Amino acid sequence: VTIRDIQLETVRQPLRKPFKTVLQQVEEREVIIVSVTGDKGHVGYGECVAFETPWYTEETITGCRFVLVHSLLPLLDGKTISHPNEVWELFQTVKGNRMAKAAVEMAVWDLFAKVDQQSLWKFVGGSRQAIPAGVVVAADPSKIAEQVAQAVNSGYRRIKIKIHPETDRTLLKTIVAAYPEILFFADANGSFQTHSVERLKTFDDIGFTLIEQPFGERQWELHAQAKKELDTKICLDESIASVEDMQEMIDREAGDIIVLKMSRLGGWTETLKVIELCRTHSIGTWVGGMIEFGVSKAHNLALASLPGIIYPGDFSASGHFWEKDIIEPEIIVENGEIVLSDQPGIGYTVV
Ligand code: OSB
Ligand code: MG
Repeated sequence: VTIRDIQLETVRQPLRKPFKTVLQQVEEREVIIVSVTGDKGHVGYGECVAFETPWYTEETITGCRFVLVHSLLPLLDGKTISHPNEVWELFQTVKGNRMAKAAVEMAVWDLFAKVDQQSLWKFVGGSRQAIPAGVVVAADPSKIAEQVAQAVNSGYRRIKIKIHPETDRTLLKTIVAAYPEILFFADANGSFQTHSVERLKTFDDIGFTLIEQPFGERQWELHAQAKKELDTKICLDESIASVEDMQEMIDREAGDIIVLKMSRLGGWTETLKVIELCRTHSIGTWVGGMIEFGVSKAHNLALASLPGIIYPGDFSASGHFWEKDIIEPEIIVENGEIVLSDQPGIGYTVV
């Protein structure tokens, strides 16, 4: 396929309700939609999900726009490629900037699936058409119980709650005990780094299936100690930004499970390598969210279709964050699941 045209489009929307973590409160979201046109007129879409400021990862949406325009797009425009995994190679002269790279690379995967007249999930070797949904409760303590109840009523069977060392453990215990049929995850976003494994242990008997990223990105030793001393499984999110990070976690036995974030890893090609490593070393995987719009979500749903993605991911309905999503039809949750489209590529129309 020869790349004939690449376009960037900025999308900006307020969230329906604030997303509050120990690191940041997000009230509005800006992303860049990348569209790549091939020589037969097919159009593939990717979404750049860096945040406005570097509170979660180093990249910013403004920095990504700069790198896309000045460094990445010129490397791809007009090129003829035979497989989407050549894009990572093509971008080798640009250091880092994985979220910017991922947005373009994802668009090329979508394009190739469309040229093949296949759904993206089948194109990448997916095997499940119904993906278990999952939602994140990131709210003030006074609103956690109410938002969990709403999530259960909306059919979600996996709920992730944002925690930090001061979160009321009695409250969490009551909530988790009230819904024995629900799978509860906890996400600490590194907030225990100012405390200790001892403090983390006080969250061990709440009933969480896993605790996500208790310590800092590079605090492998603390994570390894936590893995040894807690019954609750330790899951790394921010720590895993490359294949090398994945190898480091395995070598140091620093966790049981990881969150796959295709944007942070630089796209499909790197993500598939990480999955392969996880499979070899019996590390559990699931697909994380970035408060994203439908294009990124569609790619992530295709990713979650792969065999071996064993835990339910951050997959909420379009209407959870957005008044109106940028894809049609919008993503809906029915009976706790999202059913993948059989349409070519990501399977949704970008509006
Ligand atoms: O730590 O998983 C995280 C959202 C933004 C930044 C970091 C994280 C999150 C989430 C996922 O928790 C929210 C979602 O998109 O469903
Ligand atoms: Mg996380």
